[in-house]
Amino acid sequence: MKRILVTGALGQIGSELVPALRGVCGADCVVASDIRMPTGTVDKDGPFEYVDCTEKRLVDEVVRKYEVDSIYHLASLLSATAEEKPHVAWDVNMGGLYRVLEVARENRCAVFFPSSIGAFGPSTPPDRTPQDTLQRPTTMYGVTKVAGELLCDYYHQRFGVDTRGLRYPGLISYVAPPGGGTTDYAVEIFYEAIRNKRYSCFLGPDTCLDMMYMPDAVKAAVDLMNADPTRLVHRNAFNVTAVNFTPEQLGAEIRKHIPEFTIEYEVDPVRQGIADSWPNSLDDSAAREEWDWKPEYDLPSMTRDMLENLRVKLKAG
Ligand code: NAD
Ligand code: AKB
Repeated sequence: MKRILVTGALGQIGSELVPALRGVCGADCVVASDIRMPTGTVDKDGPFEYVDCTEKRLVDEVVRKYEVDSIYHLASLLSATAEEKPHVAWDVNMGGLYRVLEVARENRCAVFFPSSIGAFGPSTPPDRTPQDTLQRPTTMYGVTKVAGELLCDYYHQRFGVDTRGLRYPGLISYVAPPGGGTTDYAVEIFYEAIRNKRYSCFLGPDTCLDMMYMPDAVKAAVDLMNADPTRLVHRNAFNVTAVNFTPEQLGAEIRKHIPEFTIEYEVDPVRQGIADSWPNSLDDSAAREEWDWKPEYDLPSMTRDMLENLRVKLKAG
């Protein structure tokens, strides 16, 4: 039976990955951890531990206590916050990953590490960005993501640690708010559409980025960790994508459900600069070939589901 530790479990991904893993493996087999204390039910539905991933002793104690064999390492600062606090981002993103990999090496754990479209930079081919290509990011977030991808490769080649990872695009979800990224607009827009029927977007109308709905993101992580290792040519940093749109196109899709919805633009130069340094779209054929990756949600089905679920959530709140 698998025994799993999730770091950064109270964030946007962890809030949905932990229940999904508990559904598959059993609640007691999935330890959620974070440096924040839970306000929801994550600590009632299964084990929860305070773990600062930059403190190796804390990661190690929990891994030993619960006999963990797989770590989903989600703790990180996202792109916009990392640009505000580059030194903290280096400590958390690199220091945390290094310590998690060390604990994994010593305790023979597998590791899931989520990279990002942020691992690419302005000199990367921007359209249908290939799996293996030039990576010269210009953000601290991107620097930590490329270095993280390489460090995971190194721990696999040098020490035999079963590291696996994805390059996620912007993720859209309604359970937990996004944690300080450049693609956060694509979540905020839904909240504002329901609450106020208008949204002021911090990215320009034609900023084209890849995105994915959270059920697909969770499925991708679980499927990759369960994939047949003999088929994996690229273990870490698989390009994955699902939908591709600009703020104007997302606004138009929302307007099909809320005809009065309007979008205006108040561009934030920092986040616009980050977005402009990222690819317009990714080629995810390696993930499709090596572990049968296929997203379920497109723009219309994601928008419908987001609005339905968010309406229920906001009414309940
Ligand atoms: P998030 O910001 O929502 O959550 C991160 C969590 O990490 C938070 O709950 C925070 O309290 C915790 N944390 C921060 N510092 C910590 C520390 N020192 N020790 C332990 N926990 C700490 O992030 P997310 O959106 O859930 O992203 C998870 C991972 O996926 C990150 O590596 C991120 O770069 C990557 N990713 C996310 C997206 C996205 O759109 N959400 C896209 C690409 C990649
Ligand atoms: C961010 O915008 O920082 C994240 C990401 C795409 O990595 N959502």
